[in-house]
Amino acid sequence: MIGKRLLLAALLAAPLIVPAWAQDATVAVEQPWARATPGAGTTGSVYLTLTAQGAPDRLIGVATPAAAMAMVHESYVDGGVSRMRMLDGVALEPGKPVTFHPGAMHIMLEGLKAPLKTGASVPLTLTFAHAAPMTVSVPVLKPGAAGPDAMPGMKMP
Ligand SMILES: [Cu+2]
Repeated sequence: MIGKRLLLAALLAAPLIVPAWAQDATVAVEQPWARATPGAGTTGSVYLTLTAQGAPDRLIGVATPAAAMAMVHESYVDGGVSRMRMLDGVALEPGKPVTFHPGAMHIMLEGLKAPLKTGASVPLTLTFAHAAPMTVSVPVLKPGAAGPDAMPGMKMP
């Protein structure tokens, strides 16, 4: 009798746990920004901070109507030469912010349909393994900008 009751409880609980977990998956997207592209350049970069909330997640795709192609790149130095490689995803641990910034991970835009102009913004859609896809507006900062917070007397977290 007790065994049957436990089994029933397990059956009732199981379908509740899985979808709830998937629905609760969210990723905070903070401080997206891009650098203005000089002249007729057709390549741009977007930076942002991603933080999974509550459960691990994974960034698995990026897209924008502003460019023919968007992908996650990682910059690294090989024998004194700066290179980039494409990443097929970025693991996101709950509560641990992952920040994309110049010289490290970035979202590469290739085949820009128009130059990125200071003060404009571009939409960027992020796809995750668990969280629902999210579209953010990415403000374009001036050429050579180091980031939205890169001011003298930078505030500490
Ligand atoms: Cu790149």
